[in-house]
Amino acid sequence: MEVVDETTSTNADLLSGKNSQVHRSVLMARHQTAGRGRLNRVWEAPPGANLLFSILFTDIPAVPVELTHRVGLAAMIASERIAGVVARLKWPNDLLVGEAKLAGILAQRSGEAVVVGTGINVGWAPDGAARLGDHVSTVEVLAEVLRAYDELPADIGPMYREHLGTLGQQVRVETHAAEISGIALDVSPEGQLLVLDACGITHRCDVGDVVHLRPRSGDTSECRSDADHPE
Ligand code: BT5
Repeated sequence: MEVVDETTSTNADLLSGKNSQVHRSVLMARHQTAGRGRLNRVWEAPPGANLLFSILFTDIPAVPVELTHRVGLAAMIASERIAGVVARLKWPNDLLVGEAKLAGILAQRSGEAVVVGTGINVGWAPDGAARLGDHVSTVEVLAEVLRAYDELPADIGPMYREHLGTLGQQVRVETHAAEISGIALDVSPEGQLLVLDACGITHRCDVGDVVHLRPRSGDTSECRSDADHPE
C-alpha cells in the first residue's frame, strides 16, 4: 500500500504500471489533479478532504464486475462502522445516503489487471452530495474498507442484492444508445440490471446511468423497444 500527497488519478497511476503490480496493491492519494468518474467525467475533491484510492487486482474472477461490487460493499460497511453513516448501493456502483451520492467507483481494465478506484466523500461534498463528516480520518476509513473487504463472504450475490437500493424502484436507465424506463427487477449473475418496462419487456442493461424515479400510480411511460438487450 502506498499513500501519496498528490497525483493526477490513482486509477491512472495503477493502470500505467509505474506502481506495484502485485495483486491487491493499494494506492491512496490525498489529492488528485485529474480525478476521473465514468465516461471521462470529473471526480472532485479538495486537497486532503476525501478518501481517494484504487486497488489493483491481477487475480480476476470469471465475472470481473464482482470486484466492483465487493469494493462497493466494503465501502458501505466501512462508512457505517467508522462514521455511523448508513448508505446503500445504486447500480452499477455508487453509494448513496438517501438519494445523495456518498461515493463513486470507477473500474478500468488494462491487460491482465483490473483497477477499481473509489472516491468517498469524507470532509467535503459537492452540493447535493453526502459525506461522512468533519472528524473522520480518511486513512481509518481506508483501513476499514480493506478489513471489510476481507470479511466478505465467498458468494456476495445475496449481499449485493440486499443492499442494492435500485432494486424494486422505478428507474430510468440512460445509455449512449437508449433510454429505458421501468422497474429494476434484479441483477443478473453477470452484473446486468434487469428492467421491466411498461410493455412487459425485460431489458438487460450492461452499462448506463440510473435515475431513481418515484413510483407513480397510473404511470403513462411509453413502451420502449430500442434497448440493447430486450429479453
Ligand atoms: C463515479 O463516476 O462515480 C466514479 C468516481 C470514481 C472516483 C475515484 S477517486 C479514486 C480513483 N481515481 C480516479 O481518478 N477515479 C477514482 P460517475 O458515476 O461518472 O460520477 C461522476 C459524477 O459525479 C460527476 O460528473 C459529478 O456530477 C459527480 N461528482 C463529482 N465529484 C463528486 C463527489 N466528490 N461527490 C459526489 N458526486 C461527485
